[in-house]
Amino acid sequence: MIISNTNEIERRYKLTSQEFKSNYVNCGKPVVISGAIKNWESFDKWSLEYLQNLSPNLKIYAKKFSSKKGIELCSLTMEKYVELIKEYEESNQKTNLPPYCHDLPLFSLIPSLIEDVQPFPLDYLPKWYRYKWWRYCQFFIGASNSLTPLHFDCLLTNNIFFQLVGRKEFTILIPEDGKYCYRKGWRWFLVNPENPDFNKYPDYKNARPIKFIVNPGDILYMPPGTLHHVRSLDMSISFNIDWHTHKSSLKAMAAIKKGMPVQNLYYNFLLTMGLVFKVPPQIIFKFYKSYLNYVS
Ligand SMILES: O=C(O)CCC(=O)C(=O)O
Ligand SMILES: [Fe+2]
Repeated sequence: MIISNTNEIERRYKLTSQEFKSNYVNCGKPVVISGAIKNWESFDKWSLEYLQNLSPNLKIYAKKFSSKKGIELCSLTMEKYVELIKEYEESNQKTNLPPYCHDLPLFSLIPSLIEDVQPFPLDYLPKWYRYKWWRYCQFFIGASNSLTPLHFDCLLTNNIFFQLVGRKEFTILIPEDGKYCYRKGWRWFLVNPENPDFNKYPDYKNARPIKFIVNPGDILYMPPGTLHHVRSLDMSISFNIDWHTHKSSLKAMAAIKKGMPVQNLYYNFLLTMGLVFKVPPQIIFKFYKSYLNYVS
C-alpha cells in the first residue's frame, strides 16, 4: 500500500473503472467516489419506514459491540427494530442506543430492493462477482451514533461501500499502522480513534488516522487490511461488498501464518478457487454463502 503524506482521503467524481483499478485498487489506495450512483431510485425511496413497511415481519439480527463481552447478537423483527430506532431518535436524552443491524444480506431477503440500485456499477468489480452480484452485499442499518469499532475486514478483502441514507464518519488507517493500534484477536483493535487513551496505548501516537465523512450517494473504496472505525452521524442505511482480486485472494490465503482463523482460510480458499482457478460462482456460492452470516 502506498503511504501517502496527506491525512485526507482522495475524492473523485465519476471515476472510470479503468482508473479505479489502475490508480486505486492496484495501488492499495482508498478513495471516495461521488456521482457514480446518483440515478438510483433508492435515494428517493429508501428510509427506515420504507423497509419497515416492505417487510415488517422479517427476522433480523442486530449486534451490540462491547469491549468486555465482545459481540452480542439479538434477534428481532424489522418492525420492532425500526420502532426502537425511531424511539431513540425522538428521545431527548439519547441514552438507549439500539443495537446495530450489521452485515445483513438484505437483497437476498427482499429482492425487490435490487431494482432501486440500478444501474449498478458492476465494472468496478472483477467479472467473477458480476453474476448475481447482489448476493455479496451486506447491509448496515442503524440509529445515529451507532458505532463499528476499529477493525479490518476479516478475509482481507477489498471493500466497496455504498452510502444510501444518512452520513457516516470514517476513521481509517493503513494496514501498516495496525501495529500502533493494539490488536485484539484476529481483526479488532483496542484503540478508540475518537478519543485515544495515550496512557494506555502510547504507540497510537505514531499512527496516521484519516478522518472523513461519507455522504449519501458516495462510494468508499478501502483496500485489503485497511483499519476502519465507523460512526453513524445520522440514522443510516449503507451496504458493502467484500471482494477479492486474484492478487488479494492469494495474499489473504498466506495470512494463515499471521493468525487468520481457519474458518477464514476456508472462505478465502473458495474465493481463490473462483478467481484464480475459474470455478464458476454458481458452484462456489453454495459453500461461500455461510460467510454472510459469519460473526467474527
Ligand atoms: O458502516 C459501518 O458501521 C461499518 C462498515 C464496515 O465495517 C465495513 O464496510 O466493512
Ligand atoms: Fe468492516
